[in-house]
Amino acid sequence: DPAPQHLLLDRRGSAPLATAWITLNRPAALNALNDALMDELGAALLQADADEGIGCIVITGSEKAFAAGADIGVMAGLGYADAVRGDFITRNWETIRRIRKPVIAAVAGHALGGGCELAMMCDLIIAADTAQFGQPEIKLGIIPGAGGTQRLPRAVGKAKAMDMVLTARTIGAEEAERAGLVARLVPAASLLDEAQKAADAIGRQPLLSILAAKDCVNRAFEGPLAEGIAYERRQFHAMFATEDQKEGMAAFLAKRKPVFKHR
Ligand code: CO8
Repeated sequence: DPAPQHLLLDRRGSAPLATAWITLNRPAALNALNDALMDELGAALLQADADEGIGCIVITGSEKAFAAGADIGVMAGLGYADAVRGDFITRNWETIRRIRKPVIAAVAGHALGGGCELAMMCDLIIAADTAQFGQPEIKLGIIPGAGGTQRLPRAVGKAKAMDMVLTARTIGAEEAERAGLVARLVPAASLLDEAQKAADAIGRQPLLSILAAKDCVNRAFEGPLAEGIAYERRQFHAMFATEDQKEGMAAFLAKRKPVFKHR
């Protein structure tokens, strides 16, 4: 594979399962998202998901911008027929939904439009105090198109989602945390360390449990409660077929540290 043009890829962490770091790196456009970048992001995510040494993935941007949205230069010339026939964005934008390992968004600066939507497609957001979240599409004569009208109300409720989507108001990190969009709010200087700490906490766990737990929590946003509960129960039962369940519980009872094999 040729080296990516718009991403920096790295492997970090002190846990038994390492963390794949994906840094969006298109600084001249504040990490505006285009097909080339999203193709590279999709490929990097799939590679990390398949990598046996990786337990968690972090996506981050720069100090100034996680991502300032879809590339307006590209969209400006797009017509309705082009958007429909080219199925604008779905081709490569939602690869992240196929990723089974946890994906953390470490957000500093602008997370706007498609950038906010990308962060919301991650499993949890850790925000620097400099982070700004918004869906300003309305100002451009469009609407959010990568899940913003659906994931934002699930995260922050209808009132605040309507406020953001209809008035284009941007919210800061503190308001985003209060509203439930953000899992952790941290000083900008420690954003990457805090994201790594969270990733290490995941990388110390048995992978089969992590995959099942992520899958089950996502079900909570898909269907009726009864179906989600039944799904969770099956996954819960299945955990007793794993070697790591025997190891985790034996280690607890023997007052020693578990050594997980991810089997
Ligand atoms: N697209 C293309 N270029 C961008 C974008 C963008 N979204 N955002 C910033 N840039 C470029 C600027 O044009 C500028 O380039 P240049 O230096 O060549 O003029 C450079 O980045 C720096 O930007 P600014 O000079 O504007 O920096 P400021 O610090 O003054 O302002 C802001 C920062 C407030 C973030 C400002 O750049 C801004 O408002 N950007 C646009 C934000 C926006 O409207 N985002 C939503 C886009 S629409 C969208 O995301 C739709 C998603 C639908 C689904 C996905 C479809 C692909």
